[in-house]
Amino acid sequence: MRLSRYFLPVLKESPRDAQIVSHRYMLQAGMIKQASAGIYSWLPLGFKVLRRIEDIVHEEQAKAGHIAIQMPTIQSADLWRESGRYDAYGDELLRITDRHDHEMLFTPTAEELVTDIFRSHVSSYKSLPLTLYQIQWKFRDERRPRFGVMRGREFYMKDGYNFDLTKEDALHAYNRHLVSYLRTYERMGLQAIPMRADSGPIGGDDTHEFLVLAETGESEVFYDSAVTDLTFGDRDIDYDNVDQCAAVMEEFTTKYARTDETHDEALFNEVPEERRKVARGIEVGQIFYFGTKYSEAMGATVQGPDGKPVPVHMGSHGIGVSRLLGAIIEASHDDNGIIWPEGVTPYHAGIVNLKQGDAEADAACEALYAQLTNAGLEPLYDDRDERAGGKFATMDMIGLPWRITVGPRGLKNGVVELTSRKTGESEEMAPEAAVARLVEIYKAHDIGHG
Ligand code: P5A
Repeated sequence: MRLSRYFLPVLKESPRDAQIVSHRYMLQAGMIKQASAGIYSWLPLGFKVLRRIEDIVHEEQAKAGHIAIQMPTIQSADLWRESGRYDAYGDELLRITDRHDHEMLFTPTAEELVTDIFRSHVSSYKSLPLTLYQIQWKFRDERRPRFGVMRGREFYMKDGYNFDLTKEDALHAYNRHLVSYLRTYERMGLQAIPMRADSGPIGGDDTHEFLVLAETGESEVFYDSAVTDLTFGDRDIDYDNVDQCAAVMEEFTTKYARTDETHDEALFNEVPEERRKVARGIEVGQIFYFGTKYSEAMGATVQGPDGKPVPVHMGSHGIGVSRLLGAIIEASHDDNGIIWPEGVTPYHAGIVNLKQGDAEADAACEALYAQLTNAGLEPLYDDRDERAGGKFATMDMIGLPWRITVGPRGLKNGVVELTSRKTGESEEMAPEAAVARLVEIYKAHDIGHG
């Protein structure tokens, strides 16, 4: 993309009404624009990161064997009456009446609708296990929408639902989701720690939230610092292997890590004192096992091996896709702006032309642009007729992990400058070497085809 042809409304002034850094930078970098309280338009740069995150979620869901569907945002109240949640959900549920006086609602989650799909089409245990998921807009009429996309009223969520014959099978689905989520967050450059939590209006006994530690997080958390040493890395996991998934589950959830809702002071005190941490975190996902709560209420049964009908065991699993942008920025920024992890960056490298209009500099930038593009990477070329300082400030604010700076002086010696946004370190090298370095870096993230 050439910046001269892009739509990147970067703000000169820091927005005053934004209380946390991720909200401020998202507005300043021209990623989002508030439409009304807790409701945002996604401008090109923000939309691009949203799609990168969404792509990672889809890829990891596919690896776990989960199947993508798309359900409507507007649903019938009747379905929600069957489960008893139409009244129970309270003021967060946005209720809508259509022209025929039918009561409808804007989906805050979709346990009812997916259970209705299941009961209409699945009748035998032989069709199990089955996990259906979607990535779809949700609406919750939050009392205090705040911090931009962090606590929106409209927000983008991955919501998945497993259907299993037995509790044991459903617990495997729970463990499989935990493993898959660990991988998903790590690909986004995040450490998200599973913590024992409360199930709220979704219901059920077993539930873990995934929390990214951050001072600005809305949840208070209590944990054994040993949990922060755990990383999933590039282990090979067979998602159908019950023991393997259970082992990861045990490894990541045995040490003390709880939100304030489930915190137990006596248990916490058994953790060695120097490892006892009280901090704040951002909830970027949650997994639930709720057994037959919805299947019994809504008649979602299958014929078991003995021919008798049994209600299916279910769970649901959510990732806060739009909230993740805020969480990633909270975890990765400096005073000059965002620092995108390579896995989610909107563009893989910025090209800054120090002397637009100089035949040699222009040609060198065009060549770099073509080479990076041919290698399957997406560069953002600042080809505007602007001062170098302004170009650098924009690149720093929007946070591309790598910048190639091209100027007549360097070109005389056959070099350009490759700069890391994270460390600020620059290295001079031939343009081809800079391209080769970037191809190598992104190969480690399965990005590009160099
Ligand atoms: C699981 C999927 C559910 O709704 N039903 C379907 C279950 N879980 S949840 O924990 O309530 O939400 C899942 C994730 O969505 C994000 N989230 C939000 N993001 C932005 N603004 C909000 N107001 C908001 N509410 C929830 C969180 O990341 C949460 O973990």
